[in-house]
Amino acid sequence: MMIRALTGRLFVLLIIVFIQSGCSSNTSRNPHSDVLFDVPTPVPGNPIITDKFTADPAAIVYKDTVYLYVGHDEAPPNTFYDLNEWLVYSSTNMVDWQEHPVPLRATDFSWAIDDAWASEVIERDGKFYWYVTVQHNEDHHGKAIGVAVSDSPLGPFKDARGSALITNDMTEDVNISWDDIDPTVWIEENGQAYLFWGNTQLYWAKLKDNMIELEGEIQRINLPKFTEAPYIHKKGDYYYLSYAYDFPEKTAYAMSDNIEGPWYFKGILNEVAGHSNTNHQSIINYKGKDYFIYHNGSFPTTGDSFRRSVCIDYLYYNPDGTLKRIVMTTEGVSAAE
Ligand code: FUB
Repeated sequence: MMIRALTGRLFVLLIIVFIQSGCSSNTSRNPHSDVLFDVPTPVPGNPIITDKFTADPAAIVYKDTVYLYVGHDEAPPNTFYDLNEWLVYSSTNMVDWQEHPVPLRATDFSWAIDDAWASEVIERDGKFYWYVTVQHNEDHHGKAIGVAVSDSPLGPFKDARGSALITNDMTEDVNISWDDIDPTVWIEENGQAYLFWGNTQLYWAKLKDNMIELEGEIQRINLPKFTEAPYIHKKGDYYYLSYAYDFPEKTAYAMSDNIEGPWYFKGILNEVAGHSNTNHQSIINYKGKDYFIYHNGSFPTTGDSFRRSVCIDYLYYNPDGTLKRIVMTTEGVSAAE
């Protein structure tokens, strides 16, 4: 009798220990309720940088390493954009990011006064060309696009021209002083380079082989609810032109079989990114996977539209070449091998 009672108590004790320990190492208990979960609590991989606010990601793959260029959001809470410098990070697995010394500041352009806004880097013949948005000094009202150059993806970068490549007075389609922002650059297999940029109106032009002068006229593309942040990438035979759509911004995209168009609108690619009215994307393929790099304002408690954080999620294609809608996650991506 005695042994049976002891065995019964031991059994009850084991059940209690089993439940309190969460049934298995894969199960966790919500401290606010008695609900048990049979998967681990998600480990945040997004945002990827947590000691600074970072925005407007521009990524390139060079010699098996990913270089990520971002604007440094330095605005106090509840104010407006305050970006004075760009930062550069590198990774060989998309998860561990190493920060390098500050490679470029808005004031490294002697004719610029402020506003290290969105940018894009491209490599050509061993040189790295960095197209940036800045605020021009009083010589040209409004935003302008400059280009810096370096022998290394990590810099140091120097103004390649000594003057702006694009100034606000070169385009007069819309009556705002910030329609010449957000440059993105593309080089065709035949060596012809193209610059795309704009806010409200999307512009493009050819670049000369020296990468620092326009070649020919500035052209226009009209896409539904184009706001800003054009980005070109290619997969197989298709070119993709993704862009910030409407405001607050979603990301939409168009496709073409020719870099000079016509472009066919394909719909929304990403929804409004948490707590941020902008949604600036970069798309790369690395070690066999496709990545959608963007920013949101979700950094715990203090993030917002002017204190943004770069995130990474996977991008997937449909069999017909169209893009599946991005699923923005807390977990982010796994280490690439
Ligand atoms: O970071 C300043 C501006 O916000 C960028 O130029 C736009 O793309 C938007 O992200």
